[in-house]
Amino acid sequence: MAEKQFNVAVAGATGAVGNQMISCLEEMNFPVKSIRLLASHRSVGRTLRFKGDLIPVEELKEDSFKGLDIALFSAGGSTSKTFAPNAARDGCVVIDNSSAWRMDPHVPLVVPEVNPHAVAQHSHKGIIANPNCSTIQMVLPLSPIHKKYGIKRIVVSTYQAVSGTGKKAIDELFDQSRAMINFLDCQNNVYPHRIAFNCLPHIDSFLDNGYTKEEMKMVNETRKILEDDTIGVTATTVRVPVFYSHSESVNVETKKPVSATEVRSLLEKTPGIKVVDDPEQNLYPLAIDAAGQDLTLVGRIRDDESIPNGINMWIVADNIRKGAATNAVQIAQVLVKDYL
Ligand code: NAP
Ligand code: 3JN
Repeated sequence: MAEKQFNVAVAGATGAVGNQMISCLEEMNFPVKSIRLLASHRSVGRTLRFKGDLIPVEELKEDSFKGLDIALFSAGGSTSKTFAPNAARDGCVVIDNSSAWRMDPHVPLVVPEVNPHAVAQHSHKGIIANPNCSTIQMVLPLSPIHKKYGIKRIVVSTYQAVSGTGKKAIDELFDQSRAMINFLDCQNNVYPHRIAFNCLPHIDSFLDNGYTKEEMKMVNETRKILEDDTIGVTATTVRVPVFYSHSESVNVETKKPVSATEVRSLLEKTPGIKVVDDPEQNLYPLAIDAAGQDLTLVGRIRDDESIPNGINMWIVADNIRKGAATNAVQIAQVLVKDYL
């Protein structure tokens, strides 16, 4: 029997994540019958390539989703809040990359290797949420550890690439770096401070509790995906002058006794993960190695000698691919295989 094919839209198609979504649909051989590329009115007149064809970019409107099966959204939270319910009402399942719907109890928040079963809940609202990039790459290795040893507490610090802020931030790091090495003045428009040759402990806006929204996304989303509100999570999120791939230093405290050797062998068997952990040979996960591919790299796995059941590790993944576009297309794959 011929494989079923689907009418698909990408909303935010001209952005850093949207562009990667189009490539992922192609690379991952998603069964696309037709594709609509949507963005703001500013992009009307542009074309983007899909499987060799030039597709016109259309303005995202209320009626853009009639006759469509699946829409991948990456056009910002307010756009998702406005348009995702319209799409769902027209029978098009939305896979949304923004934070707009992630914590809605009726919306599944999915990392396909971790909680594919949650997709079943999509029929409630017709919306499935893709987690924040920093959460995705962290829960991937932590999920098997939680299942086997029970996680009590997670302490994470992130080192996030500028591509997480979109195309304008990639340009800003490039322009500032070029200005700096030529001893020229440089301007900052995207971040409140210079990002070139600097680190900013500030991602998304600050909340009343002193944490940033990005930090609290990691806390709340991790608990939702691992389906355990008792896990203690505390995060410090930092923007670093790297173009692609987020890195994370993660400390985990478990309920049952655990060792670095056990964690290493558990993660070696975990789909979606590549253990890169041979410090003698200077082998550990690097942003430049994670960029451009879909595996989450884990290394520097060590016993935390300061507590009885603690592990330290270093986790790196391409934030635009596994952290956003690849994860969204993987969700779509689960959806069409089991639910559409
Ligand atoms: P970006 O490069 O700035 O692209 C933004 C995209 O949204 C562009 O296609 C833009 O279209 C479109 N857009 C903006 N306002 C719109 C409107 N009113 N109507 C229709 N389209 C509109 O940003 P990005 O890095 O791709 O990120 C886009 C969104 O994805 C973010 O806001 C965030 O919600 C989500 N995201 C999620 C993760 C994650 O952790 N999973 C990571 C990064 C981003 P024009 O080109 O026409 O302006
Ligand atoms: O900054 C990063 O590295 C990830 C950025 C994610 C992001 C950027 C703008 C808006 C998000 C997100 O996915 O949480 C949002 C949002 O709140 O939708």
